[in-house]
Amino acid sequence: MCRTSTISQGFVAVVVTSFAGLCCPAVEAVAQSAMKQPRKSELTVLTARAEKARAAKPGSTFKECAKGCPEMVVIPAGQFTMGSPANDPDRADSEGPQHKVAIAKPFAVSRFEVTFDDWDACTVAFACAQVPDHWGRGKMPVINVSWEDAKAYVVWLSQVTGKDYRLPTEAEWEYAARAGTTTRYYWGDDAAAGDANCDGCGGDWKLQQTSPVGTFKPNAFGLHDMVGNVWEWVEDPWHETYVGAPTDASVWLQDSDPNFRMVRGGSWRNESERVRSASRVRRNRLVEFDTLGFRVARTMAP
Ligand SMILES: [Ca+2]
Repeated sequence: MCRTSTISQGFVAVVVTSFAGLCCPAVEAVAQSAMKQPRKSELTVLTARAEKARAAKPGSTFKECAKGCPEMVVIPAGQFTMGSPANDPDRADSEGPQHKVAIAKPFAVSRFEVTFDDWDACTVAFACAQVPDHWGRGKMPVINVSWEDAKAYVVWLSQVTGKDYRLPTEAEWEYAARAGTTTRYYWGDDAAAGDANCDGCGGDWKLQQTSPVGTFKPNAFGLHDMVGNVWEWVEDPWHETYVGAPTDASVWLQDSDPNFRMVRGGSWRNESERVRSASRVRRNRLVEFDTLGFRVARTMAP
């Protein structure tokens, strides 16, 4: 079944029909020819020298185009223990065995979940499908996006900037979420002591919907909403446990069903055990929910 989106830009109206982000070839050709990319004057792509300087300074930020490019934060190289310990009362078998993972060099992660502003810039360029909101657009996190949709966005972002934008690997995501912590949440072991958009995470949850990105406090890496607000797609396919998992934070492709991908971090709808840093859930790569969004990562040269 094809998914249809009507995109209007000035007096031009184009119907893009796609199969969950995989465009039908004939229509894709029309859409590609009509792509509206940012003007050169709107691009602020890092030079090689600037990129090297940013990579050497964890916590530094950059944004490589005015519309549609998320603000990125440089995450330091390092190592961490992935998964949850046996004494975590909410632990699932899929969160073990705990294992050391080393990140050899700095990389970048978007400060916020991808917003509707970001997404709609991709839609205007005919590279992403239109997706419905429930609670407004702008700085609200994009929702109702499948894993294939998320992949279409990072492909577009890479084409616009000429840089390697992608989804984070599952290990990169957990490293970024923990930000040096070993507790259940980046603020400690008690969910209620936190400040995030989930049921039981403290904060102003009474809205019971998504919140504008950055409403709640960041973790120690300066990343907002790593837990709660919307679940975040990562690159890796689902694995039942971490037996045989890579230890270098690379994508784990072996012995998996590529139709099922991982989402991390929990959402506004979830109770606190689901938003622990170690919590992981499998989802079919084609599903779209109002609890599902994503953030992007970027490889830093050299
Ligand atoms: Ca989130």
